[in-house]
Amino acid sequence: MLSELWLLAELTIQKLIFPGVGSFGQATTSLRTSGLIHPLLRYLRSGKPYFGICIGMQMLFESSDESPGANGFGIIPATARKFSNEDTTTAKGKKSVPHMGWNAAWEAWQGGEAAERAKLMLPDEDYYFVHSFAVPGPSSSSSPLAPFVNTLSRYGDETFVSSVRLGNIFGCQFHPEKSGPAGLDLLRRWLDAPIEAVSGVVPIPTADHTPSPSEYAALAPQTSTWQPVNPNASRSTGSALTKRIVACLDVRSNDAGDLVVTKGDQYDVREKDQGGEVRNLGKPVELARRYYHAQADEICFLNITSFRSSALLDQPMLEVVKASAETVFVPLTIGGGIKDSVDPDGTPRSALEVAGAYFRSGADKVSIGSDAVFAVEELMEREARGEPALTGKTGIETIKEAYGCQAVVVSIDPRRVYVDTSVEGWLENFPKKHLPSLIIGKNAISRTAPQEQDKAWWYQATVQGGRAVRDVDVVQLAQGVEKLGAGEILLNSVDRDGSGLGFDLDLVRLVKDAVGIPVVASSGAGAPADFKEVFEVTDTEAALAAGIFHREEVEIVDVKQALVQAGLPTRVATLST
Ligand code: 1PR
Repeated sequence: MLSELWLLAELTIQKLIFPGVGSFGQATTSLRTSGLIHPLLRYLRSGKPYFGICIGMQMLFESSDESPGANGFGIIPATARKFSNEDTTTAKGKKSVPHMGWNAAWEAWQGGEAAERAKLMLPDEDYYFVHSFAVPGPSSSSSPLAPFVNTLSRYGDETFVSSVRLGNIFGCQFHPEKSGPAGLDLLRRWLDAPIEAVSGVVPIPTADHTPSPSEYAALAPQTSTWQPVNPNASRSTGSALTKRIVACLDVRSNDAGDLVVTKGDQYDVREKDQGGEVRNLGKPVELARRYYHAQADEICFLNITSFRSSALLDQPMLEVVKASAETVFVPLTIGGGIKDSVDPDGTPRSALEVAGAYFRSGADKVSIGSDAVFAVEELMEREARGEPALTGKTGIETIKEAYGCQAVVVSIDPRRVYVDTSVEGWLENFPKKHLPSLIIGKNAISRTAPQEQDKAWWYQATVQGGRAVRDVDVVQLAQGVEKLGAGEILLNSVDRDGSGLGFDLDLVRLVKDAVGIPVVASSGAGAPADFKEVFEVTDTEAALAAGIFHREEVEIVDVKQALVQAGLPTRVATLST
C-alpha cells in the first residue's frame, strides 16, 4: 500500500527531504521491509533533488560499522566508521564519543567550478552534530569518494565527511533543523534553489554495472582545489566543537495548578517568605523561545515533580515540548519521570513508551534521573555476583536501543558528604569503594570556603531531586550509566544549585575524567567568568545555567562574549533568528 502511494507521489514530488535518526541497521531494515527502498532508489536515479539528513545521508553510503552486514544504497563508495575515544590533539589523549555539539564545516573543493555553483552553506557557521559513526575524509582528491564530498569537518584528530553533494544528491551528517538560523538558511536555500541547480544524474551502481574509478574521477571538479584541512586557522586546534551553553528550565505546577518555570536554592523551590509559594519565573514555552533567540546552544526542560505522577498522563508537559519544538530550532532535552511506571488505572508504562511520547512531541534527548541510580545499583549487584552486567531491560538500554545512545542523557544530582579529617585514621576508615570520588579540601580546585580546606568530601548520589541519598558515589554512577549506554551526563550539584558560587570544578573534573561520553556541567553559575573557568579548568563540553538567565542577571550573549575573549571555541550565529 505504502509503495503504491509512493508510485503516485513520485510523479508529483519535486524535491525530497529524507531526515533520519536511529541506527544504520534499523534504517536499512525498515526501508526494505516497508518496500520503500525501491521507489526511493527510483527517485534517486531519476535525477530529482534529494536532501538526506544524518541517517538519510548515511543511507547513500555502502555500509556502516554500526550495523555489519546491513547495506546502504551504495551510491557513494564509502563506509561509516566509529569515532575513536583516543585523540592525539588533547593533553589527556582522549575525546568523547558521540560527537555531540556544534562544529564547523569547510568546503572540500575551493575555487574554480566549485566557486561558481549555487552556494547552499555559509562559511564560518557552526552546525549541530550528534552521531558516533561518520565517513572518514578521503585520503586524497583522487579517491572515488572525493567527488561527492561537499564539506569536511574535524573532530579532534579525525577528519570526516560532514556533507555530500553531487548532481541531485545533497546530504549532511549534521541536523540543519536543529542548527539554528544557519541550518534553517541551508534548508531554505536548497528549497528555493532553481530545480536545475540541485538536479542531475549520478552514476548509481546496479546489478549490471559498477561505476569505475575513472567514472568517479570524471565527476570531480576539475578546476577546483582540494582542501583537506580547515582553512580557518582559529578552528584548526582542539576538539573543534564549540563549548555549548545550555539554558535549563525546571518546570512544575505551582499551587494554583499552572505549569511554571521555577528555580530553587539547593533544590528548594519555595519562596522563603510570601507564604512559601513555588517560585514563578515565567512560562516554559516563552522562556525557551527567548533563550533560542538569545543564542542558547541547547534548551533543557526538567519536569521536577514528575516522580509524583505518570509522565504520560502529564499532557501539559508534552504540550510544552510540542509548542517549543515549533519555534525553537536547537536541541531540546526533556527530563523527569522517564521510568517504568504504572498509571493510576493500573496500566503499566515503560520508560521507552514515555520517552517515545516525548520524542514524538519534538524532544531530541530524554534525561533520566532517579531511575538511572537504581539501574546502576542493580548493575553493581549483578557484577558483584559475577553475572552479566547488562540485561537490556533498563530504561537507558531500551531507549538507547530504539533511539541511539545520543538520545539518552542521565541527570545526576550528587551531594557533597563532608568527612572530618581531624579524626585520626579517617582515611583508613573511609569506605574503599567511594575513594575514587574523594576530594581532599586542600587539594581542591573549586573555590572553597576556608573551613572547607581542612575537610575532605565525597559525592553521594541522590534520587527524587535530592530528597533521598543512596549508597552510590558519583564516579560509580557516571561509569555505570556509561556502561548501560547513556550518551551524555547532565551533572548537577545539590550544594551549588542556585548559589552563584561557580561550578563545582572538582566534581566536574572527577566525572569528566571518569567517562568517555560528553558531560554538561550544571549548578552554581553566577557570572560569565564561571563558564570560562569551567571550560578552562576541566574538559567539559557544555555548561548549563538556570537562575542567572531567568532573573536576567546575565544574558547568554555575555557568556558567549566572555568565551570568545578567552579564545574558547564558541558558536556565535551571524544570521539573525
Ligand atoms: O528523577 O528522572 O524524575 O528526574 C527529575 C529531574 O528533576 C532530575 O533531572 C533532577 O535533577 C531534577 N530535579 C528534581 N528536583 C529538583 C529541584 O530543583 N527541586 N532540579 C530538580 C534540578 C538542577 C538543575 C538546575 C541547575 C542550575 N535542578 O536543573 O537547573 O542546578 O541551576 P543554577 O544555574 O540556578 O545554579 P527523574
